[in-house]
Amino acid sequence: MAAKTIDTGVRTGNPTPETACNFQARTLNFRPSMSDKQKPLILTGAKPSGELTLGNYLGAIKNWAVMLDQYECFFPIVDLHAITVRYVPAELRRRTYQCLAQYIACGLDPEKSHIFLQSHVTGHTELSWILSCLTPVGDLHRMTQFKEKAAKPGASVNAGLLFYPVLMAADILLYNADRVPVGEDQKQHLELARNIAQRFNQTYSETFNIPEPFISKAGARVMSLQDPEKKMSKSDENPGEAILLLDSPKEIRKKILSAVTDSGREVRMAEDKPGIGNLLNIFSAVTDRSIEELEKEFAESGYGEFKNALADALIAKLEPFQERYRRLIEDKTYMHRVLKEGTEVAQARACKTLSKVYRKAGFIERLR
Ligand code: ATP
Ligand code: LTN
Repeated sequence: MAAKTIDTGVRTGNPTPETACNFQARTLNFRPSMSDKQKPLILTGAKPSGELTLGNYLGAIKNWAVMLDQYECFFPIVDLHAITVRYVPAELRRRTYQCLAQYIACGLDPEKSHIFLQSHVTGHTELSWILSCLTPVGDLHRMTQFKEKAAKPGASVNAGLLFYPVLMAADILLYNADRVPVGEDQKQHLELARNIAQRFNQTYSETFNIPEPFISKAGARVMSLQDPEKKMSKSDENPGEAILLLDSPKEIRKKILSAVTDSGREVRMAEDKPGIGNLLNIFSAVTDRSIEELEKEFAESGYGEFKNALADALIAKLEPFQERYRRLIEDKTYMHRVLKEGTEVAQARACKTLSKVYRKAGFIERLR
């Protein structure tokens, strides 16, 4: 498998973490191609807080993969966001590699995008501090994700969980992203990021783009298989709630067959049929067929036949992905190279923005 540009010399061991923000050297190293300069910039990420789910794929990654030619794409794996809930360090490390291999296996081509770890680029946390000083705490308390995570039994309601959306705003503004493709659950966080950017621009002077959300209709909100009122989430406790991208065919079929459905046996989209509606949405997003077409095809079938057909479609869809994943996860050298190259580009951008922000906020320029 070829690396993105040059051999960076990373062979084994852990990727070299970026330490300080060497503005000059970094900026000189960065040479965007002409075509990249003219493209709008998108940035989006996922947390390595668990194994990626079908919700992550259909609501997010699938849509990112078709944007590579049209946009300059930054795909951080937002590992700093993953520690706002209780976690095991060794698990985080393993899941971060898994997430990277899954990004690439899902079609995020590192030759056409910048994939990196949030924790490898200095600037995310620094900018988030500055932005936090412009963010009313009341706004953070109103965030649905905070309220849901804080209400989970045994949750540690730490300051990081509350400030989570400010770090997300920093991720986006650090690169002056034009668009942010996310699932519907992130709409509120994006609205907050836009407000924070506007507040910075008004307080100091015009600095940040106001990023636009980019929410694809198909798969925008994949719901839990056991509770269709709740989104499918990778940190769900009950394994039956979510299809994981790495689930075996047997597991996939079992989860789909035991997904909660509604009374009756008609396969159609209706307000009082959230369970079947969710499965229809999944079927449609996986096969790129319309809901109407599926309703027609399964008009005479019961839930069992419909669910088995959905399981077949999912297994067929995930098989080539899993095959690519298995090859990638074995190749740490390649993964390190992808991260190193992604970090170099990201760090150069981040330093540029951060030095501008520091200047505008009244800090004395760093002495060399
Ligand atoms: P956690 O459960 O740990 O909060 P998550 O899977 O909800 O994790 P991320 O990994 O940070 O969240 O999400 C990555 C992307 O996947 C985001 O753009 C998010 O909007 C999208 N996403 C997550 N869950 C769903 C879902 N059920 N339906 C559609 N999109 C989703
Ligand atoms: N908060 C998001 C993950 C996330 C993100 C970002 C998404 C962190 N930083 C920047 C888009 C852009 C989530 O929970 N899915």
